[in-house]
Amino acid sequence: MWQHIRAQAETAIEIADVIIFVVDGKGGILPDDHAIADMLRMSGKPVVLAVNKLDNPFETAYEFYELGLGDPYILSAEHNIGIGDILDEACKHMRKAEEEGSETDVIKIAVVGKPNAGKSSLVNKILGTKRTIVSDVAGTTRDAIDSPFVHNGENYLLIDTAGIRRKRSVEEDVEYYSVLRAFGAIKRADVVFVVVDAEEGLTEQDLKIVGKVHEEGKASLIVMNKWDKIEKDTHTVEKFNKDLKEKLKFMDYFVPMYVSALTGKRVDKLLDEAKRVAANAMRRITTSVLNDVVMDLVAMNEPPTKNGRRLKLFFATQASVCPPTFVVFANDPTLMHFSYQRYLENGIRNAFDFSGTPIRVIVRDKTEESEYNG
Ligand SMILES: Nc1nc2c(ncn2[C@@H]2O[C@H](COP(=O)(O)OP(=O)(O)OP(=O)(O)O)[C@@H](O)[C@H]2O)c(=O)[nH]1
Ligand SMILES: [Mg+2]
Repeated sequence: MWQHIRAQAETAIEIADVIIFVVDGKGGILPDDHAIADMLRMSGKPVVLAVNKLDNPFETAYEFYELGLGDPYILSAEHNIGIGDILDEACKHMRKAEEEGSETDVIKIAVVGKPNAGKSSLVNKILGTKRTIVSDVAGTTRDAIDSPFVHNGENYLLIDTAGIRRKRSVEEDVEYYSVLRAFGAIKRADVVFVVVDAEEGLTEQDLKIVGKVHEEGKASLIVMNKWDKIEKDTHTVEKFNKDLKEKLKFMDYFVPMYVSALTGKRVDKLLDEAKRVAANAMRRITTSVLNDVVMDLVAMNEPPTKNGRRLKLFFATQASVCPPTFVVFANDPTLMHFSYQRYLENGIRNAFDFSGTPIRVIVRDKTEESEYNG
């Protein structure tokens, strides 16, 4: 049991930015607390030590300095004491999204998908070695496995993950933590390969995974694997594309790749495509060019009105990348209609190459403009 708990804690530590270590202030320091403190110190992650069950204002937590994790924070979860201070301390250690994207020049690729879709086979084929275990028993890969390598002078990191199952079957399962890791890998990645068993086509379950990747704002490739198993004629790709287009309406920017991890067919194209969509996700549009595009869109199709008032758009700027996020300043953001927002998004997409990456359009009150220019 201890081993099992330890494995879960290690997973949580690995995917966390900040760790809140909760100890029992009533019981004093326990031997296990020392073991956990050692593990946390080795992780190098920021730790906030929360000494719980100190319900009485005269109680102290000095004893817990002994754990070597810095200042102990007094907490009474039951009586809502000390939670604000602990959150403030935790927030101090959180990275800004921007810093995260620019920390290295490595293209990080998470390989996700249903169990047995061929993720590990694909990773092996790309790496040209047999580093991860392949088998036809669904659920072979338990951990996320990082493989760094160089391709055409570019640094890549491939993250193989465990197959993602339907939630219901997972919740009470030990595999819950490998699914957490897969989600952690998605968060860490610049590009996500969503590996789909082409023979089954894109299923409900795949759709949930793709939806997750989209929501996280990540660039992706839809990797239709096991292409060798498909009987093909001249219309096969077209038919598959059409099916994907219908199912992936919410992400019309998707990029399909038809490959075979078994024969290696078109596997070599994946990295170049990954590089291309990663660059799209990093694309910065200058303010003047963006405003030309947005003002043209406004001129072609007047913004909506509500209760006799018309939405006026004054100025647009790109606030961030990964995903490219555009802020449009308006007289009153509540006048925006989702269909018009979608129109602007499509218009921006048509003007620039953002294939493979989500983009976001946000409407703000024009009085907030200085926040984005300062
Ligand atoms: N025909 C064919 N079989 C494949 C292909 N890719 C993988 N397979 C087979 O599919 C099975 C599962 O492959 P894995 O690579 O272990 O799949 P996985 O997605 O990593 O599975 P989990 O780690 O369990 O989630 C193995 O029997 C592979 O040989 C392919 O392109 N064509
Ligand atoms: Mg695997």
